[in-house]
Amino acid sequence: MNLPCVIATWSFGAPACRAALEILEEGGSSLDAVERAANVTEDDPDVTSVGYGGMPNADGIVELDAAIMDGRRHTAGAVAALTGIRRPISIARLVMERTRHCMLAGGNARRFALAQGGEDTDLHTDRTRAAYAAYRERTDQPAVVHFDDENHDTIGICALDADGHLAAACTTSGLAWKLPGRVGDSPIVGSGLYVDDEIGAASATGNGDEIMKVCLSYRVVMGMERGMTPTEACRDGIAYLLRKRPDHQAQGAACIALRKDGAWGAAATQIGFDEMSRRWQHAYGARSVVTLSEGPYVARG
Ligand code: SD4
Repeated sequence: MNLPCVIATWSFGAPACRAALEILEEGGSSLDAVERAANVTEDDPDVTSVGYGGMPNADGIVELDAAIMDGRRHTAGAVAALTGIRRPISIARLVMERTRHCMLAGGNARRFALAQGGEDTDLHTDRTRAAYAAYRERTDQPAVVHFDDENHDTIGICALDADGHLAAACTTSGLAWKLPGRVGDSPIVGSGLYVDDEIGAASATGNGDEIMKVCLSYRVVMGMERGMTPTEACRDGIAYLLRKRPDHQAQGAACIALRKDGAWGAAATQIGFDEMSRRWQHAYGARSVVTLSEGPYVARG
């Protein structure tokens, strides 16, 4: 068995996996590992779709979505449309651990974050300010959501610790120039992430407005329950999305999965994610080594 181990979405998942492995290899929990991994990406201003330095909505405000799920207790916490807080995954964990609820949204998620000691932060960088100014120049329709290279890429992380427990985290600034108040798949249990400690964990990235219509992460975990390998389950989930939403595949979706025994896999839509400039990559870490893999791609449902 390959444990402990960790898998994350995208090439920027590699440093996140390294941070998770440090915790896991010292006997830490998968829950601590996925939170720490998410924080690495949330703090990185060069990742323009997660946390600090994430692209803003149509009004120029950065609204963050995040969720964390702990397989050991089958519990979860989430925040949606959270503003001005740098590490939304840690607020999601506080929702899980300090409230009876699963998700807090908008201004009251922010109020909760500040009351719990979260720091009020300007999430903009020079890069996102310039990108937003350019966006406003080319459109007088703030309500239109464009889907281009700048607005992909959530970090989803699934980890398995030395005790055999699973956890997952998913954190994003969502789609750039989205309608204010729009919440994607990432903070929704079953869509952006799902964990069943008896089976496995999964997380998704891509067009959340489509992903949430098929509960992608839940389907992937249930695929593993039915005996599919993690790769087969991911391919099945993506194929299901393409079958149900055939006209929307150009907008792209991908998922990762980690089974209870440490087997792992991934899959992505072909259109939207396999252009040379945007190959679907994910990172996997075990035994102090993190590797990047590409694909596989699913062409149709
Ligand atoms: C969302 N799923 O808010 C996120 C964005 C993303 O690759 O992952 N794009 O829809």
